[in-house]
Amino acid sequence: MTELAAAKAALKTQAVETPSWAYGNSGTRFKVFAQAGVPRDPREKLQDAAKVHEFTGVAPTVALHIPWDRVEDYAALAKFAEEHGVKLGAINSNTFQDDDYRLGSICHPDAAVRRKAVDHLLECVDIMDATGSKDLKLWFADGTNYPGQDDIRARQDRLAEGLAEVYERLGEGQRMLLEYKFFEPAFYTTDVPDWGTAYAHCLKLGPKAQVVVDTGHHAPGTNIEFIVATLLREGKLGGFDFNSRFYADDDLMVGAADPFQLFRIMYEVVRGGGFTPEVAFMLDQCHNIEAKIPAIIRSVMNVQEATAKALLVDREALAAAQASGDVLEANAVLMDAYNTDVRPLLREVREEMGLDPEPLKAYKASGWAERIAAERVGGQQAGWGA
Ligand code: PSV
Ligand code: MN
Repeated sequence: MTELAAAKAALKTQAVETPSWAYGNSGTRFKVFAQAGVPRDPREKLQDAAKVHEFTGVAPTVALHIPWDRVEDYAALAKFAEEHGVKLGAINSNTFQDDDYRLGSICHPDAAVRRKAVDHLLECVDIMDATGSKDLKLWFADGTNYPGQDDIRARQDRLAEGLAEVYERLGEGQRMLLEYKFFEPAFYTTDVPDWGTAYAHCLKLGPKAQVVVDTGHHAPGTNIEFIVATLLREGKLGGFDFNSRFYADDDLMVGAADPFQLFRIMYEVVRGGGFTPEVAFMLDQCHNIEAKIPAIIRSVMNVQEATAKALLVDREALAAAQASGDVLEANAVLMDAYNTDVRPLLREVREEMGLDPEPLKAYKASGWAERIAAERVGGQQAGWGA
């Protein structure tokens, strides 16, 4: 197989998971702008996600967020998803929106609140059993705002204890993905602020615990591809929450702010053997001012483009240049791949998959946006936190 054919074959296997919450209304703490046609329940979110998959061919699963996507019958929801051509993906927990969680959840000083948080996480595993989801994605808003507010070390002990209980509950083929974030909503200490803390807990827990890298959760200037390379080397990279940031946790379309960074990340993924179903490639985005479905299609395409470029790196030439200490040549090999216009290649890939080569144009021509705007009238639109 030629290198190009191998790249095309790999691109056809790509799977980017889209988040249910990206289909609902969202905004900043200043304003949530409602949009016509936005889903009113999890089923309508799945219908929209199915459109993203229909036009891209590489978005076969949808992440749920509990309680935002709470339903009576999760097995029925999974069936509904499959009838629409997608599957349910990671179950995201939420221990940050109840009044009880003012001082934290799993790290809270009060054992009763910790119990409530762990019970929620256990409920998420029950949901995974019903949906067939393999990943429980954990992000904790826990932390403190003031020096002395709580005992930093004791909070780590509580975290370890709570995580261990949930870990024990995981079934065959199920994993927990622990997400870190360097600040917000806590500003003095965050209980899982960085990959090192997440890694230390996951290492202690065992092989079913893996770290998830949300690209928006780092301080400016952080070399995220180094973190990716290190976690892959340790066998501890569980997945990504992809988005873009200009400042902090902006949650904008992935690849919009810094496509070169996305390429560098995807190169380390490919280089480290991470382009496999063992690593979950998820989006975690909130589209505030742009139309939801096209923005998600654009994000999926941006991940595809970065992946295509990463797959085109001439690894032999790169290794030779690196081994001979040829700094300029090594850099040139990498930049050659980055500067390749992969859009014609991706158009070919889509045609070979029986898809329209232009997903955004095809979506626009499909009339779906007009249809949902006309049909989804009345009721309560889904929104961040609802
Ligand atoms: C937290 O900022 C986060 O990245 C976590 O993944 C949450 O589950 C998600 O955002 C919710 O918006
Ligand atoms: Mn995230």
